[in-house]
Amino acid sequence: AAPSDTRVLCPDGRNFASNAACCALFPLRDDLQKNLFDGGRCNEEAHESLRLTFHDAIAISPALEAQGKFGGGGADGSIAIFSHIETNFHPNIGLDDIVEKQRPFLQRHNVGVADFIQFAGALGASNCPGAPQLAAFVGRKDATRPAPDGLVPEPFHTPDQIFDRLADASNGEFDPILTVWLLTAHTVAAADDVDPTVPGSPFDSTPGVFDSQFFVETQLRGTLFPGDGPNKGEVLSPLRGEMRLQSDFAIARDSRTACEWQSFVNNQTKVHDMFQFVFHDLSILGQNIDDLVDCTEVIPVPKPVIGRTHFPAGMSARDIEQACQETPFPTLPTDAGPKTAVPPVRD
Ligand code: HEB
Ligand code: CA
Repeated sequence: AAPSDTRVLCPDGRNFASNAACCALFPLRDDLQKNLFDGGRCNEEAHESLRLTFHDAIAISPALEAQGKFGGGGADGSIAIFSHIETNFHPNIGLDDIVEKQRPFLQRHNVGVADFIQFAGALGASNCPGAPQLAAFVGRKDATRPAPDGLVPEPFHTPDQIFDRLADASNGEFDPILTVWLLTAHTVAAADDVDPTVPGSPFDSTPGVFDSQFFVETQLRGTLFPGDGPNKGEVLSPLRGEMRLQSDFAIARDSRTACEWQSFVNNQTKVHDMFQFVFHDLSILGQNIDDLVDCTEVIPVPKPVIGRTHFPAGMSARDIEQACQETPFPTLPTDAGPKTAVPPVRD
């Protein structure tokens, strides 16, 4: 059937939606693309918006509830509604910035806070070539109280601490393997606050592309700190300008996850599909999917990945710290030119 048979014309007279509840997202999308994401770029605000989805959603704990305590509401918008409380939690350092940049958009559009946070993150990611089209739902219940402190993982936590926390938040769904899938997000990421002397230090050499370079570069032998490191949660990185988190280092080398980590190298289909799958479930933690309307159609389909998976210039298989015992590291070409230095993400 033609789309007009099943879709409704939105009040704006321009957009068609599968459900009228999605109509408010079209003007929000256009406003965010133009005025937060600099005309649809995979910019710093896009990265920060994606990070915010995790920090809102992961703050839910059935284990705390079982002790008779409030465990947080998951993807309930609490990080923005109670930002004066939650952005002061140590792992949320830096997020006050994106919460305040998003707030005017929240105020001029008719969308719930929880829905807004997940939508902005999915939209921001769609500006990064290679990213999947991430899920966008509306209808979440907004928080009435802040999440408790202590539920967001820190880069200095051990793999055991991180695996336990993610499993608790998801009733066991986010096991060590799915934790690796979630960490794909660090392919479009940089750190401002781990080492404040070098803000915007990316986790891979392509922070504007949702590719598998992150999985290659985290496996290279660390030799330097991009700034005045070591800082808490930071370990040696292989490239000038690049930051390596202790947690990414450890999970890349943990016997439970090393082979899964390596399996993403040069496998863009996996990068794309696995993150699409886990983001869907992350974005509705604490909510009942039967109460939600799927508006994923409002998120643009991202452009294909740019470039091929490679060793950074000046490096080769000899620089790999092999952690997966079962499968050799994939053969990759080395980028031409002088030894790669990674520029900071500045806008
Ligand atoms: Fe992430 C960033 C940690 C997970 C997304 N991280 C980041 C940082 C850190 C982290 C530390 C930096 C910050 C600053 O600024 O300084 N993570 C982490 C941990 C974990 C994680 C520990 C667990 C394991 N993430 C994650 C997930 C996601 C993410 C799951 C998804 C969603 N991140 C992210 C992003 C970023 C980050 C996107 C970037 C941001 C910017 O660039 O700004
Ligand atoms: Ca990348």
